[in-house]
Amino acid sequence: MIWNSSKECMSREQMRELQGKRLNKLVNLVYHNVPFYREKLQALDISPDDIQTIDDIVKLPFTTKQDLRDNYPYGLMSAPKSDIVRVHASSGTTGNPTIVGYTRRDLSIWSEVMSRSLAAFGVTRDDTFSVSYGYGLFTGGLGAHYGVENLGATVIPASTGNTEKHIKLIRDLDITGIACTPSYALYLAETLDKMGVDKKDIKLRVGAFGAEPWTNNMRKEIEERLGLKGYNLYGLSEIIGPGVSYECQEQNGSHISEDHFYPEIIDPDTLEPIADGETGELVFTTLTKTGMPLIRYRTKDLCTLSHETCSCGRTNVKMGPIMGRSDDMLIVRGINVFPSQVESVILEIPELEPQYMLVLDRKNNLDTLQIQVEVRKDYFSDDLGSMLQMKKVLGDRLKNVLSISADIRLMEPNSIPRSEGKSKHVIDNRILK
Ligand code: DLL
Repeated sequence: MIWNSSKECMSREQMRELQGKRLNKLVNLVYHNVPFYREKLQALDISPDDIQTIDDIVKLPFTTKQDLRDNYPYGLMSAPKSDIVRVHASSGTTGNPTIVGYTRRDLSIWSEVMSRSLAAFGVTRDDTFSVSYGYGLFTGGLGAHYGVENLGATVIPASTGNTEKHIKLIRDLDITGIACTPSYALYLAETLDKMGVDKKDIKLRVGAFGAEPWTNNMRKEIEERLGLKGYNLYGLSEIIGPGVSYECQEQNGSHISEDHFYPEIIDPDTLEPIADGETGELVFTTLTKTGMPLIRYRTKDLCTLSHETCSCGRTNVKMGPIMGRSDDMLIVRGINVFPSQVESVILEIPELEPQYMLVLDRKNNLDTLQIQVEVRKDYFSDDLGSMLQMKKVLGDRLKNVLSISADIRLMEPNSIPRSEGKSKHVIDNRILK
């Protein structure tokens, strides 16, 4: 079903006209309300009147995650604090987290785009839908939750963890849809097997999977083991959360709600625009948000765009799957992790050498993270008590910064291979088949 055909099926000319109008309004909004943007535009000698059509967007400056951190916590908000009704934060930063503020209007845009996504997956008011993304500062849980409610299906806010109880609910409550990371879906399948529950005993029929990269092979395996059809759901906190783009029944790309989020693909080195079909970095401008709108936000996600017509009837541009990142961000169990976060913690502990390695693997379909760190020569000893104490201090601090637990290995001095040139801090053995 198409949730909002007037926007999802708009002609290209109408869409471009709408985007141009909205862009002009946005630039006016930030020029008058966000000193950061006003200074940037003034430095480029641009006034809001210079931005009339969507093609003018290339005149505008880019925004990066660093800009969000530098303006922590409320510096990029364009609405008075009293109009900000919700705050989320993105994981994966050292020091200040990346804060995103929403006005009531932003929350209704979010519910709208999530409803478009779910409707495209075939979800209806008759479905009972489990939201198994984390609830909290992460946007996955609450974002999907309000989308399901707005669509009119029954939402079960299962969140993550407690998988056996979750499976009991899936069976007893006749849950028909689930939103979770693709790796959690595989873990669920595994737990189902362990509990001896047959997929014929459950009624799951649709999955909204995202928050991390996945492949068509993973899709096949999840579909086969859970007896459902799996759809891609993409998004990022800075832009709104889940619902920025979504697959339709054609499943050959994800439609972007481009009346709200204007996409561009650029070359991450030259920052020049890249043609349809060629891989580059995805950039978004939030055309309608009023809490914390962003202009030309560099997502660091690498993918393609396609304006070819889709037989589902939607005309909104499609993005291909995320092929990688133009930075070193890793996604572990749905949580964004930068090696620099680990480094910053290690540097705070005098007994440790800043020599470390993150080893990623996938066991029983769940990501595992092992962090190997060298102990300084003067501190490395056979005294189990002091080594365990060091491990505990490191483990606690890492858990605090990364929001996930890792298997910590304290290593002998000089045991981690040194690399000539650029040092290597990640071994990723997870193979996305
Ligand atoms: O992951 C929002 C989300 C929640 C999306 C639930 C979909 C479902 P962040 O924590 O800010 O937000 O992480 C955003 O995750 O830049 C991508 O690198 C990655 N990502 C998100 N969805 C997908 C996807 C949420 N479908 C970052 N495929 C993004 C591949 C994805 N990568």
